[in-house]
Amino acid sequence: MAALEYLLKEKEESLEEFALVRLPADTVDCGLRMEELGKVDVALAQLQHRVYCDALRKLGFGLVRLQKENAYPDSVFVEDPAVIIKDVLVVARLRRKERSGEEQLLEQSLSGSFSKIFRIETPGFLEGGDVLITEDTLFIGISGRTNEEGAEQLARIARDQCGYGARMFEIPENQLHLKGGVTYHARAGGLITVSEEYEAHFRALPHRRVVIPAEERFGANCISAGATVLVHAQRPRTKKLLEAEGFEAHELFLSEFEKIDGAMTCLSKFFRVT
Ligand code: CIR
Repeated sequence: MAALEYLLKEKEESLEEFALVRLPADTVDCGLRMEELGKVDVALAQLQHRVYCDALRKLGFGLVRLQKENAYPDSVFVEDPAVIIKDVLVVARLRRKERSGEEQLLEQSLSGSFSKIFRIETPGFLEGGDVLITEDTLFIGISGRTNEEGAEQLARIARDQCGYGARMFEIPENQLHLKGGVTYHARAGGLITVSEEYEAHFRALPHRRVVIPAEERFGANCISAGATVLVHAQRPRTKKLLEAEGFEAHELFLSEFEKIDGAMTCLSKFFRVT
């Protein structure tokens, strides 16, 4: 809350789109992980996060930085505890007890900016990383973290409040969240970057698609603004595909977050101020 008020007072009103981030905890090396990919270097994670924030600013996002929360090693992944659909804030319900409580922290920071606030209720579980939002539809991954009850609750809120449709499908067990493999680029004409594994679910859409090879984990999870795209480093095929699409691709090193299953968009909650 404090951070958001501060930013708005800083006379950044000319900016329309904001990225809310939370500084990585000193305990980020204790983050949850599906497989052992090496020890997280906390200082390097904090440096990579600073570079990420600078890159977002250069893309034109107003940045809202929240303080670190050492009691929550995964709290840097602000994509998960909430979903924002236009002017509606939906407070998620995180499945893992290690993350339970992050929802309230994020709600405290955001609630002053939203007049419409809803919460996912028991027995529903829903994590923001499983929700892809296009101009009029939610795609919700049913995963180890998001169940059908949570997805149905969100779909109802999106329909009643915003007139959005919803599609749900199960994602493979070895994937944490849907958005690790797909991004909707509102600021690039509605382009969808999607990993081969998820492509079939998006094939019928009229949107332009860039299909990313499955072996380039997190390649499809990228952030664009106009002709510039930020892409996970060391994904050469992804970079080439995006350049062929006309983008200027900038690589970001996010190795320390990747070790604990975090992709680029997981580190931000994007919202508009109108
Ligand atoms: C977790 O397991 O919850 C974190 N280590 C990673 C969360 C990544 N978030 C996301 O994909 N949206």
